Formats: sequence, C-alpha cells, structure tokens
Amino acid sequence: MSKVRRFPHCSHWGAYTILVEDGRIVGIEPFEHDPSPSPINQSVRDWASTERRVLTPLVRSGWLENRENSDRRGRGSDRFVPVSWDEATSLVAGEIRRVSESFGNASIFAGSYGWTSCGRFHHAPSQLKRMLNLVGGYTGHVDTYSIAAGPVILRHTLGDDGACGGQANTLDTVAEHTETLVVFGALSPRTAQNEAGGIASHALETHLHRIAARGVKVILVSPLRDDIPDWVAAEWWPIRPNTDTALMLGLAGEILKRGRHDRSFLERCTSGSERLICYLDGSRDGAVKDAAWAAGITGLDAAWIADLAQRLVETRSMLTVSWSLQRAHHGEQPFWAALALAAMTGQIGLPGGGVGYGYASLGGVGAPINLAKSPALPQLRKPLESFIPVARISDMLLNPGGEYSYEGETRTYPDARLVYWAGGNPYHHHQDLNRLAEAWTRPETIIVQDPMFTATAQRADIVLPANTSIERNDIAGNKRSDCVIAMHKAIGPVGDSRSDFAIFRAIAEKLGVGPAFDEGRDEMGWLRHLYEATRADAAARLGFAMPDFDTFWTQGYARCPTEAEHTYLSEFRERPEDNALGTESGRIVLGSQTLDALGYDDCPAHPAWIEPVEWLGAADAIDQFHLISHQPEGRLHSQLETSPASLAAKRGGREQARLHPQDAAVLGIADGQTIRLWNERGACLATARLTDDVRRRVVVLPTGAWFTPTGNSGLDIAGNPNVLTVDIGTSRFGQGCSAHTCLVRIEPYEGEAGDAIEHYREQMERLVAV
Ligand SMILES: Nc1nc2c(c(=O)[nH]1)N[C@H]1C(S)=C(S)[C@@H](COP(=O)(O)OP(=O)(O)OC[C@H]3O[C@@H](n4cnc5c(=O)[nH]c(N)nc54)[C@H](O)[C@@H]3O)O[C@H]1N2
Ligand SMILES: Nc1nc2c(c(=O)[nH]1)N[C@H]1C(S)=C(S)[C@@H](COP(=O)(O)OP(=O)(O)OC[C@H]3O[C@@H](n4cnc5c(=O)[nH]c(N)nc54)[C@H](O)[C@@H]3O)O[C@H]1N2
Ligand SMILES: [Mo]
Repeated sequence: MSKVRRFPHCSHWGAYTILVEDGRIVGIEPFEHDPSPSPINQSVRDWASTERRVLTPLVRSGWLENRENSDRRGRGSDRFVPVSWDEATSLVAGEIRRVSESFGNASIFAGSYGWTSCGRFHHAPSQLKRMLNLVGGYTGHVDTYSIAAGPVILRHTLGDDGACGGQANTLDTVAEHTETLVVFGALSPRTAQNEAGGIASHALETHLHRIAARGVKVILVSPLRDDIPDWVAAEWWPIRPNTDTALMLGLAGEILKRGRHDRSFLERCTSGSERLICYLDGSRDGAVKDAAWAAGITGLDAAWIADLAQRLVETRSMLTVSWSLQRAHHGEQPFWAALALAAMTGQIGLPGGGVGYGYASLGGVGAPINLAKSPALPQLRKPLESFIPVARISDMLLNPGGEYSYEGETRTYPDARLVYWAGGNPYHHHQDLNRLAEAWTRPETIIVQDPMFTATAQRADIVLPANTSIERNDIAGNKRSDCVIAMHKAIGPVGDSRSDFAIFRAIAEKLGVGPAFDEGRDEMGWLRHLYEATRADAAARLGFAMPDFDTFWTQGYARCPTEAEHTYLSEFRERPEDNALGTESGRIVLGSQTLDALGYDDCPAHPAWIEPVEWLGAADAIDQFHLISHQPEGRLHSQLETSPASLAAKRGGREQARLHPQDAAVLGIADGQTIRLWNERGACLATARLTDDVRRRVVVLPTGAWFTPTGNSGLDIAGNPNVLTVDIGTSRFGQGCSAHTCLVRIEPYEGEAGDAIEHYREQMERLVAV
C-alpha cells in the first residue's frame, strides 16, 4: 500500500512540506511557524513536470560544427543536438581550457548573476565560481540588480552599506515607536514574500497591523496605491515617478526655511552640511528648495509637503525607501537625499526614527538580525580580481577594452570570449533586451546551466540541465532569517538532469581539480559540514546552542540567534567621536570631498535633484507614459511563470498592464483589450487592466514574462517590459541598473498575436526537434 511521505523544503518565498505519494507530489503544506505563507509555495509542484524543463544536455548544431568560429547569429534559431553528459562536460572543460590558455581567465565571464534556488550548497553561481577559482579565475561582477547605486552611495555617506540590506532599524521598533512613517516606494507583502536564501516566517503584515492599530500617520509616496495594503489606511501621495529626490530635498529645504533643522545633530554627527544648505537655500543655483519647488517637480500638493515638513520634526518620524527608487537613473540621489532629510530632522539613532532602506523589498529586511554565520559554500581564494558592475553586461560585450568608471575609478572592460551562466536569466533581468541580443552575438561560446528552457538557454551554445531543488538535498538560510531550513530531496531527477554540484564536480574532474573542488565530501557530507560551521559559530561566539545536524535534518529546521529591537546608529548618535563611521569624515556625509574631487555632473558632491534621461516632466513626454516594471505578485522574477500563482495575473495569454481609466479613455482602450507598448528600443503586447490605483500617465507592467519575440519586428507577445527599458548606468559613480526609468507609448493592438505561452512551447519544440 502506498503511503504519503513528507519532505521539509524551502524556496526563496518560504518554507513548506512537500507531500509525495508513489513518487508524485500530492500536496504542499506551509511551514507551521509562518504567520503569512506565500501562495507561490503551491507552484513548486510544477517543477516536477517536464514542461519547459531541459531534459538532456544540448549543443547548438552550428557550434558543434564550427566551435568558436560558428555563426553566432544562429543562437536562438539553430537546432540543438542532444549529447551525453560525458560529451557535454568535456566540451565545457575544453572551452574553459582553450579560452584560459589563449586569452587569459579574464576572458571567461562568469558573473552569472541570478537568484537560482535558495539552497546554499547547490547555489549555482557559487559552485561555478569555486570551480573557476581553482583553474585561474574569471571575470565576475559587483553589486546586484536589486541594489547597486544604493550601496555605492551609502558606502561613501554612511561608511558601509549595511543600512541598505537589513542593518538599519528593525521593523519591531518602527511598529512600536514611530509616529509619522513616510514610505517612499512600497511596504508590500507582494515583494516581502521573497528573501534571498529562504525565509521561515513572513512578519511584515504583523508589523503593519501594529502600525495600523497604533494609529501611526502613514504616508505612501508612490505612483501605485496598492504598494501598501489598504487596511493600513495610508495617505496616498501619487508622485510622478523618479522625482522623490525633489520631494525629499523640498522637505529638507522647507525645514531649513522654518529654522527647524537640528543644528546640533548636523554639527556633531554629519560633515559637509554647509554644502547641502547652500543648495537648499538657493545660494548655489538661485532656486530655493522648498515645498513649492518640490510640488512643481513631483506633481504633489505644496501645502501637503509644507505640512509634512513640520510633522517630520515635531513627531518621531521614520523614512523608508524601497530599493526600487535606486533602480532608476540617478538612483544614488533618493538614497542620499533621504539620509540628508533624516539628518535635518535630527532623528537618526532614535528608536523608530531616522531612515532605512529596502524594508519589504525582501521579506527579511527589518526582521531581527541573524547573528550567526550563515551556511554558504566557500568560493575559495580569487586568483583574479576582474569584475564589472553587474548591469554593465551589454556594455562589456559590445566594448571590449572600452573605458568606464565605477565608484571613482576609471576601468576597462575585459574581452569576454566565453560566457558561463548558471542560475540566472539575463533575458529576464537585463534592460533593453534587443541591445542585449546584439551584445549576445559577441562571445565565441555561451554555456547556460538551468533546469528550464529559458529564453537565455534557448540562446546558448551548450545547455546543461540542472535539476531543481526538490530533486536533491540542500540547506537554506541567510542573515535576515531566524532559521536554517532543511531542504529534503522529494522526487527523483526529471529527465537526465543533474544537481549543480554533480555537474561542476564532473567538469572540475576533467579540468584536473576534482579533489580540490569537492574536498572529498559528497552532497550530504557538505550539508553536514556547512551546518556544523553555523552551529559551531553560534556556540563559540554567541553561546547559543543549535541542535546537531541529524536532529536538525529530521526536525526540518533549526533556530538561529538573532537580535531584535535594533536601533541603527544609536551609539554613534550618543558618542560620534568614539563610534566613527567608515566615511571620509567619520561622520554622516552630506557634502562629499571625494565626489567634489571627482566632479561628476551625474553624481555631484551633495544630494541633488537631477532630471532623469526619461521622465514625465520632459518636454517630449507629452504623449508618453512612465513604465513601472515592478516585481510580479505571483512568482519570483521569471521562475514558475506558467504556474497557477503566476497565471492568475495574466489575461488573454499574456501579462496585464495596469493604467488609469481616464488615460485609457483618451487612447480608446477598453479593459481586457490587447495593447502595444513601444518606444525606440522595442515593443511588447500586454492586456490592459484599468484601475485608479495607478497614477495618471503611469503604466505598470510586472517583470518576468518569458521573452517571446515574434515576426520581423521582434514584437514580444508575452509582455516582457525589458524590451522597453533603458540600459544605462544610474551614474558614473554607482553604475546600477536604471530599470524604473522608462517612457513608453501605448496604443490598442488590432493584429492577431496568439497566445504567448503556446508560442513559447512551439519554439522550444522547434529547437530540440531531431
Ligand atoms: N525591468 C526590470 N528588470 C528587472 C528588475 C526590475 O525591477 N525591473 N529587477 C531586477 C532584479 S532586482 C533582479 S534580482 C533580477 C532577477 O533576475 P534573475 O535572478 O536572473 O531572475 P530569475 O528568474 O530568478 O532567474 C533565476 C534562474 O535560475 C534558474 N534556477 C532555479 N533554480 C536553479 C538551480 O537550482 N540551478 C540552476 N542552475 N538554475 C536554477 C531559474 O530557472 C531561472 O532561470 O531582475 C532584474 N530585472
Ligand atoms: N513576488 C515577488 N517578490 C519579490 C520579487 C519577485 O520577483 N516577486 N523579487 C525580489 C527582488 S530580487 C527584489 S530586489 C525586491 C525588489 O523590491 P522593490 O525594489 O521594493 O520592488 P519593486 O516591485 O520593483 O518596486 C516597489 C514599488 O516601488 C514603486 N516605485 C517605482 N518607481 C518609483 C519611484 O520613482 N518613486 C516611488 N516613490 N515609487 C516608485 C512602484 O510602484 C513599485 O510597486 O523584490 C523581491 N520580492
Ligand atoms: Mo533583486
């Protein structure tokens, strides 16, 4: 008689138990200690289906014939030839050796950005980097698509980027002490569902309920009303996108005008405030930065702004700034301006006061801080210090040897001949996909390792089918979660897929570094080793007892030592001399000598409002819309795109774009109609959804639809916003991605486009047909 077996597991969106009967998944149960589990849990059963999976190693026919001299424009259209694992891993090892010997290891680009699965051992980019570090290294990347401009500017103004990633005030203190909460961006369970490396307990709603119950004055500054749950009863300030810096500086200037700035705090705890003040009071450029000035740029009401300036100094006030604000042109500025505004109020370092970044952008930001070492596969010593800023991938491929600047240094792009991508999907995550497609023809060889036949895998020369986390054992955990979670193998591998570790071990062996790569441990040996390192650290450094590995593995989770009720910079505030920050002055930098010396007009020496390259205030924006391509509700990026939670947000076989009914009326667009969004970079289709939750002249199209270009024009019929977005760095200083800066035109679409998912399936079948 068959019996249901239970397997504890975890994904970036949370922990759950997989119920399996006769090798088939028959149910998913959320983790018992999670107060708000994510609906995406239910989607993981689709990993077991063969639909969209890569079932065997594949090599593009053109590459197989001509190797590095192949016609690279055949990527994405040449048929694939199935090969054995032995042949595939030999080809990969051969390419690594060839490029290393002929051009040097900097010509191997293995930044391999991406979220892969949440398991810390099979973590594909870490495995890849570990292997390559044993054979001379690779060109990697710094920062992330999530945050780049933000951490770069905070390193220079706060001394480190901890405040960006969960080391600012914990949300329990905000829920308890804050009287005025200004949310720039979002505080939404939509994004808080996910946490890199998994999350055991989703606590955002608990904190928001407390905030609502205490009657905290909450102001949501966002082009989108549902960026905070409606039951929080926030006041909605529908700001013109990408103008938050002007609002923040207008508030700071208004405080200054009224003489309400905290002079003592500025003097004791900051440097360069005179530079900022000359800008705010107009003595630098003749424009007084006050409520009226900010109203003109942001489209908000001057009286509201003036009122808020007063509230910020008269009540315990806290500013939260979502990561989204810095994924925009000049994204350094809103992060720095918010810091400046909080410094003017003098509330930094007080419980529930000051500023913090990225709350709810991930579910663990603002959670109690995990003090123990998190489990992670060591990537070993790097023999090569070659890197690019993460989002400069097309720039690198298009301009080998070209100059660029990053964080104050002038650098050159390496000559990438071989690209190895494991666990990421650049045809999901990168901006201006048509430009990426051009850049993608430059490398001699492209290797993609993924369970799914993604748009990136379709455009590879060698595709290695990794299995998904439910087909192997792993361990989840990170700095922002209070548990490590056991991830048990629930089903056997789909097709001929193998675990990331098994794939890299086979390649390492062919490169002659097998023993150094696996250190004699197998999968379970490694999990035990990584867990025990966390446990030993918790015991030695913190006197905290975690269960032994076997108990942890059977129980499915183990609690870690955490610090709750954390107030950021409280000691610094008390005694700045004894707690100097790692900045040029040891204090919070409001006017920077470093940036003054660099003389950049796109990242000046004090926080400043600078017009983005595209925005609604531009002269040519009159018939255009600002595109917000935010994170999708029902999936993580492009993952599990055809699963129920993701499909729930699609209509008419493609992604929905939300716009205001009055705008739709002007354009002659009805709810549910197919629309075309376009600009000079590309075009895609979407299904219109009309709602007054969206500010006028803004269109919201979530990311993650699988890139499905059709016809000669390359019209994407799935609704992937990255055919429209702009591929420029945030500034010469930060070089982050500018995804949230983008203008588009919209029109009703009358043609016959077909169903995007069906079209994608047919394309997959064409590529692997023998
Ligand atoms: N327009 C616009 N673009 C954006 C953003 C935006 O706001 N707007 N946001 C950006 C942000 S913040 C991010 S983080 C990026 C996200 O970009 P990515 O991280 O590249 O997106 P994912 O879809 O999560 O890609 C992960 C890939 O790993 C694969 N994978 C899953 N598990 C495994 C595994 O166990 N092994 C291997 N080898 N592969 C696995 C998945 O199938 C998937 O193809 O997108 C960025 N792009
Ligand atoms: N369900 C789900 N959750 C996720 C992810 C996912 O793919 N799916 N991805 C995860 C990842 S990798 C990351 S990095 C985080 C990202 O977390 P965030 O960066 O916080 O998420 P976004 O959804 O891009 O943006 C949040 C909101 O910011 C607002 N916004 C955009 N531009 C502006 C602006 O100029 N001004 C103001 N005031 N508001 C603006 C938009 O209305 C948007 O809804 O999300 C994580 N959480
Ligand atoms: Mo991200």
